[in-house]
Amino acid sequence: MTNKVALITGATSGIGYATAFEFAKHGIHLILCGRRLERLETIQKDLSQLTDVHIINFDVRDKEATFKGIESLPEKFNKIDILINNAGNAHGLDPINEGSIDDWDAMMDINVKGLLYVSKAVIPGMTKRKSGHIINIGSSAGKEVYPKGNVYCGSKHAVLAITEGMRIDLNPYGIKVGAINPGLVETEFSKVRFKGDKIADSVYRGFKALQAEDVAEVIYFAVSRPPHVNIADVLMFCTAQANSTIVKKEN
Ligand code: NDP
Ligand code: 8X3
Repeated sequence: MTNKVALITGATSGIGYATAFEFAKHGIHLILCGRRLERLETIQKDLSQLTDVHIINFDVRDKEATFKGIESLPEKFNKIDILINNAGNAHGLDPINEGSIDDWDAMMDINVKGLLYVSKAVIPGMTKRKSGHIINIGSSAGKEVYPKGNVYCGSKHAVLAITEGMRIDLNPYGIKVGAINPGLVETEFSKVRFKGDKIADSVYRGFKALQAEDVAEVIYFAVSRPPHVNIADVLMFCTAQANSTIVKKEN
């Protein structure tokens, strides 16, 4: 894997950051994206001890900034072998009749349209070179709808459908496409979903949720398979979680 170039969106925390670290350990060169510049700079400094790191600071909702950032990559980083479409979050957990339109916009604009913008900027290089690997971070919420999950689940169902579409359309070019779909992972996810509310602290209480590193290991496993193997779809839970609504908790 040494000298391959990977672009990871949402690398400033959680699954994206853990994946950056996992890839760095294996010598994969990194392009790390996110909105929080300070964090990107700190991570770049830390991971540069392990591999070459370039950072791009943009909001995936901003089509122009997304294209500009990716089109202006320096020579060393402009042939992207691996794209990890990870940036995203849930915003709110409300019944559909009470949900906020701003939350709905955020989830569709970031989780779905942002993923498309980044993909649109990266795919032409892959089709030209007839090689590449795209992993979209979906969710168990992309396979099963749970109460009040409505629009977040809709956005992740869309990610899964787009993943399958990408795999079909990019098949003639020998490009691998797959989705990794975790259940509950202890990251900043719930802080974002509940807007820093205290509720966020209780989400992972009473059981051992997946850690970002657990997901990063599976992502690295997927990207490090031999050329003829494509991990198309992974659903992963912590042991305490049976499905979207059943989680065995200790008091
Ligand atoms: P975190 O909140 O820890 O990380 C989210 C990342 O996405 C951050 O790096 C954030 O960076 C980035 N991001 C969010 N919005 C934008 C934006 N508009 N533009 C650019 N970057 C953005 O959550 P996770 O690591 O848990 O989430 C990562 C992915 O995993 C998401 O797609 C999520 O839906 C999915 N997932 C999470 C699960 C969980 O339980 N935690 C389970 C299943 C899937 P910044 O704020 O700096 O822009
Ligand atoms: C994150 C997992 O169950 O909170 O995608 O939707 S869940």
